[in-house]
Amino acid sequence: MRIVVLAGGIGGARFLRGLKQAAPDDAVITVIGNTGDDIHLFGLKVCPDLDTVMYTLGGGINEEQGWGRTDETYLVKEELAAYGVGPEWFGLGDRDFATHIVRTQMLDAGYPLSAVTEALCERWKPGVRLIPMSDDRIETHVAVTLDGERRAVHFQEYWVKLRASVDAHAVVPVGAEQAKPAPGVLEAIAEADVILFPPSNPVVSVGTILAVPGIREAIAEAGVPVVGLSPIVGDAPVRGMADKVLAAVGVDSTAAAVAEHYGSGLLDGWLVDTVDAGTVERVEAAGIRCRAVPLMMSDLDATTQMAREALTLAEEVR
Ligand code: GDP
Ligand code: FO1
Ligand code: CA
Repeated sequence: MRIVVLAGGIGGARFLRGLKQAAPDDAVITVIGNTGDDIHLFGLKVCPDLDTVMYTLGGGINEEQGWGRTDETYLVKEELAAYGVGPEWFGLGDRDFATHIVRTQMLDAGYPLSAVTEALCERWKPGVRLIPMSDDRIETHVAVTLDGERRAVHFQEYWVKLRASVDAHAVVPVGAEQAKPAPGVLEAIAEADVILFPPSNPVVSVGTILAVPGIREAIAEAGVPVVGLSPIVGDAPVRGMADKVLAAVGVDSTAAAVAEHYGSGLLDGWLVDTVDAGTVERVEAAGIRCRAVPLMMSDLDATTQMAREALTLAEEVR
């Protein structure tokens, strides 16, 4: 069985741990990772969502935080700060720095990000094939009003520095229009038996991946079940500030509104949490098969059960 998953960071990575348990032994899982969160800092290329998937599945993640390395120290950041060099609001740790140094060195030597990611995964052995959505540079920017002035900030500045405390007027994946899917992305989609949208951010994770020309079309044309799991439970994101970026694209923070946002042209099946069982009918009225099951990834067993439900729903809609 060939399974393709479009993943952001924490929500995607945690779901993948369960999927690895739930999938048949001979399953091949290909993860198309979001690179819209990527940022250049201190001359280094940082890919938060790719690293979150790689560290989570490879056993190197800081479990409490959900991003960054376990047993991390921040000496380099402190030394940079002593020179007055920031940004002070972005917590890059020493162990994590090594990943960005290796990545940047390889990129500078001419390797595409997809090849670099494969090389980094040789160390972490995530047990999935992790491919960035594109080798081309794409950066999500968020239009905000700050001190009465409208301007665009990098997604990380909006998310980490501003903590999404101001409204997002628009979310733009800068560079996406001219970008191409990375080698292997369209092939994996075309050969998939099932395509899953984990409970990742529908706008800045899955939405950004779908913004790379060709990917949305390939999924719609694959002719295989496409099943998603809601990151919104009880009308709020389980974690993070997805409501702020959903508002920017005119979508309510409800499990049903997110399903409608993807639409029946893309989604065949949608899982909502049991607390949202009342919205199943609305989702089905939109032409998307819907089930209410527990969707809290509280531990590996619960997450594995979620992945099983997604695969079962995929068989139902096949
Ligand atoms: P990010 O890149 O780190 O923001 O991670 P993703 O885009 O992959 O996922 C973020 C989304 O995961 C958020 O909108 C959360 O609401 C959702 N999420 C996190 N934990 C859970 C959970 O246990 N259950 C569900 N259903 N969603 C979750
Ligand atoms: N998230 C934060 O909230 N604060 C940080 O200081 C921070 C640093 C960081 C460093 C490396 C990395 O791979 C991820 C990091 N994240 C941090 C998470 C990252 O910003 C995520 O992209 C967003 O949280 C949402 O996607
Ligand atoms: Ca992310």
